[in-house]
Amino acid sequence: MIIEKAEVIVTSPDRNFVTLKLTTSDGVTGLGDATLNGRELAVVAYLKEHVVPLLIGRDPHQIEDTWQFLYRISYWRRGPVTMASIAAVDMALWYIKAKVAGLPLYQLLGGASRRGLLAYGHASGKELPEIFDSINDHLEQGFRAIRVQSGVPGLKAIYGIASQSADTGGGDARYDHEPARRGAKPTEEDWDTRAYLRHIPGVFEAVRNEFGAELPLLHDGHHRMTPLQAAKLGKSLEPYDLFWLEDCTPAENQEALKLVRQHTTTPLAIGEVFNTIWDFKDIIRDQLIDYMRGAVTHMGGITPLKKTMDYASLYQIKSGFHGPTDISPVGMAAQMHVGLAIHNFGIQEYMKHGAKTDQVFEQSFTWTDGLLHPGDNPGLGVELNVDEAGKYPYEQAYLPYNRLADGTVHDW
Ligand code: EZ4
Ligand code: CO
Repeated sequence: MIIEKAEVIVTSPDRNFVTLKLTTSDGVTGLGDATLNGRELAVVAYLKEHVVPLLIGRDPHQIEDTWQFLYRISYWRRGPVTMASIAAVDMALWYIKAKVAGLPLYQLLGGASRRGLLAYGHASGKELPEIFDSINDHLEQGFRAIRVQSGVPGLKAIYGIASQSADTGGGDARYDHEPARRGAKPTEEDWDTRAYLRHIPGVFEAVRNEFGAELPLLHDGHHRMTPLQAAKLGKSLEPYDLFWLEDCTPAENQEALKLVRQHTTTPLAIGEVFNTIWDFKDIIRDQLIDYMRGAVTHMGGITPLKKTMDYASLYQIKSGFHGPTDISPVGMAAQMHVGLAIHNFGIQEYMKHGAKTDQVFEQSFTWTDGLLHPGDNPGLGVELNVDEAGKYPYEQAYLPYNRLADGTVHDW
């Protein structure tokens, strides 16, 4: 059996997705997610021009060898475009292997370690009544863990706050924040870290008072604080017992987390923008995080995700894989299989995809009692409806950015 055909499919049902479809000489197909939010067509070109010609004729069963070949042959290692491309190939090959074996992928990764995956949803609002409303909506949808993002007095538009007018597609725009806006120009948001630090502890105090001690609560700092500011926030949130504080400082400087760690016992989650297992090496070894936020799509696929989690298990570090709507249903399925199999699963981020996306990608996963399960179809449990996909051509969309009051560009 050889890889006979490799197609790169771009579709934009509710948002843009890039999917690699491999077909073997025996007619077995496998899908891989290569979606890189806001830079989708760079990955399309990388795959079409540089990867597809290398795949034709290869043995689809040689997953590790293909991964190493694509990683090392590029010479210019790492980077999100390269790693999203390799990820798509890796996912599609695991998909094919599992289909040929007649098993859902998690069985090849060691079998299920739990009944399902605890998943958290995104609640948000400008002010407390809206936040409470959004949390209640998520509880009604079955979520048993909730990320809370709040508006800040004086700021007009900031990361994580859903709005009714958002043209985004990922579920109910009133409750689900999806930042990539369609349009030729990125939208501008505003930011003031001191105002944020003054406001957020009171929000979590109010949420705890309203919803009780039991509900796991999460918060995303989205790379905006200095180490000292992050330490201060972590400390001031300790009474409210967060499940995690995510991306408290910019991800490039991992050393910064040492200072944060010295000052707070609030658990830290990092890694959604990391590309490789190497990016996680030091923060795992130095025990600077509690949850690993890598996405299967952005760090090279199932093969390195599983290796990274096995390494993290030596340090009691758990998974918290990135799961916004820019991870396609194929990527979500892949990381659900990994999460079900590994011992050190922590939580899965889960933003529901829009209705059109669910028609393009037919999925076998289930969502019961706050737990996700990838289903038991052989492979990943996702099929791409090519006719549906063809209805939605690519639309340019950018992530936003933000500026401080004096006009300085700040981390988004
Ligand atoms: O900003 O997926 O935790 N989730 C996040 C996301 C990211 C987007 C970027 O593509 O931080 O909302
Ligand atoms: Co995040």
